[in-house]
Amino acid sequence: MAKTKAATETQLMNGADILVKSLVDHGVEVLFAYPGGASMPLHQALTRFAGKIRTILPRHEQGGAFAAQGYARSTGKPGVCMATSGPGATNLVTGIADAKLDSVPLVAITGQVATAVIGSDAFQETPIVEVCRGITKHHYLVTDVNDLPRVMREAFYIATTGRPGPVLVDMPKDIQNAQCVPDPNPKMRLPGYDIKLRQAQPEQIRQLAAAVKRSKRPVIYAGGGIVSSGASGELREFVRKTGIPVAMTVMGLGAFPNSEPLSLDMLGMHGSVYANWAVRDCDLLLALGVRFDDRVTGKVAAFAKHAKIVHVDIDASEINKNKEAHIPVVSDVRFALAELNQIVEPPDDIEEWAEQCRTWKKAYPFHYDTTFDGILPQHAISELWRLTRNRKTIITVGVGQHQMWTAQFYRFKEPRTFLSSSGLGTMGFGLPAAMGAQAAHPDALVVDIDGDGSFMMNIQELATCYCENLPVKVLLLNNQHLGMVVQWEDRFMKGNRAHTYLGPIGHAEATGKGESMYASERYPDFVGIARGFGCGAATIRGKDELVPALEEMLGYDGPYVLDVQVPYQEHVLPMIPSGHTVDDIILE
Ligand SMILES: Cc1ncc(C[n+]2csc(CCOP(=O)(O)OP(=O)(O)O)c2C)c(N)n1
Ligand SMILES: [Mg+2]
Repeated sequence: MAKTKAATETQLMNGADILVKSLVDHGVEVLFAYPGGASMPLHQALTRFAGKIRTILPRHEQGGAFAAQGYARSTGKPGVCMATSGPGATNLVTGIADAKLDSVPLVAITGQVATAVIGSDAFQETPIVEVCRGITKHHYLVTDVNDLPRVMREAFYIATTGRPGPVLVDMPKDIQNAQCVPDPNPKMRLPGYDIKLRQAQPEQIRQLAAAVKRSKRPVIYAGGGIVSSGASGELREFVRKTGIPVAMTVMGLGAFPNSEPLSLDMLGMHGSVYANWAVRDCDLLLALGVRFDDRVTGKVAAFAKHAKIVHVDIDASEINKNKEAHIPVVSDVRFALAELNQIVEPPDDIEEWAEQCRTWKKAYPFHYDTTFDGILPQHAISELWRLTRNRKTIITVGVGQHQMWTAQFYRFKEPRTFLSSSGLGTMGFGLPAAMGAQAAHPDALVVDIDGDGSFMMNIQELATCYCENLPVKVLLLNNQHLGMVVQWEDRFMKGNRAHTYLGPIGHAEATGKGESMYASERYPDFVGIARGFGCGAATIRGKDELVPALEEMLGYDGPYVLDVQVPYQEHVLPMIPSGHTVDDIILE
């Protein structure tokens, strides 16, 4: 009897230890956590498990959430971030919303005030579950420590299965301190969440094969679902077997190599002419792991309007949401492609169509003025690609022109090598995402190709990069403006500058009266800032400086910021104006 009691006592654990141990048990190697009063027990527990799990201290919780995403997006494993209650928790909100829109597996853990005072506007109380209800795949407020092993198991299961997404676990401080003997094998209670059903039926696969065989002008529209289901290999095999050209979304880049003759590269608002024309003229659109986002479709009624539409997606709520599918298939896309590859035959006569796509591709490549005697952003990206193409490289981006030029001019070979906040389009994503990717892949080269506006939004993470030995490189395409907004001002608002210049308001550029290709005075001093954080840094403007400066950056032992001064008049083209059709495409 006494022995049993002693044994029970040694098995007693507090909630904080149970939670951290469950992270370890779920294979979490690294998390990004910023402490505070309501999460201190969790941090104390993290020190007790320090040999098994690395805790990285970001310098802002949003940076932590994006770093967890960088980890998740580059590995396919769930990313984990943690924050204290109140302001710590609300600082995670953008990162959680971002993970929801891009279907990124994320487990976000927040400290919460003690259960006894929840709802009393206690110090640093926010009802974070309520705040995040619409932007999580699922969420928990833990009110009994005995529930915790089950909650953590469900959280990881939900975040990573079916259509991945963010799960929030809100942990009141008294639950972190409460003790119990944790159930080592808790049963999940998830009625209604049955992902086993999400597999294409044999008759659907036969229907798809028949549609492929009968088609004359088929196109694949490949999205993030290909990447998250790990179907890149199956997609490549499908293309080998059928000869069907592939257009990719921003989330789909890397799923199929840009270097392949059948790659039509990116489609959509800033996609290639050839991808958008192929979709315009196709008679069969194979929409695989996509959601017909408005940045892809433009005016949705006119999108692929001559085509029979096949839509394969694991999430039934995506089917017929924006665009009606003639052949709807609720399925894991990898499963569907693997099955299809068993029986599919190429279309009877695809050669004429393939030739048409090749002709377009030759006639309308992504291009820029190679004779410009300064550094254009597209040129900087192309040179970076040339110098890194044979290295294991992961690219992250902010949001804006630099993001779209990276999608156009960096040539991706493998999935999970281009990390972009795509659905939410969150400026400030690039640096912390790079940090998370670097923590996951210590041997890889990780480069954040960033804009000056975006970089500023999480610039504090340079401190994390330095202090945590994460040798991230930043290629800063510094046009001194919120370039993408400037582009819209130029195209649609007669160039009227409305708070899109990033220097002092006294500068001529602030009101659009600048007379040079470059802002007349540089602000801020990014080299000084980077050095202040302990990073290497340089700034360049001359074209002949570019390659040596890139080489210096790539060879640097530690985090590095290369501030590249670029002109601000450049526009991302082609462009299909929002809500318009491919016939309105702007080429010059
Ligand atoms: C958090 C956030 N705020 C505002 C926007 C709207 N926005 C989209 S692109 C852009 C400009 C980005 O500027 P920069 O990072 O310098 O990139 P550039 O377009 O100059 O390459 C803005 C303000 C956004 N996407 N995200
Ligand atoms: Mg800019």
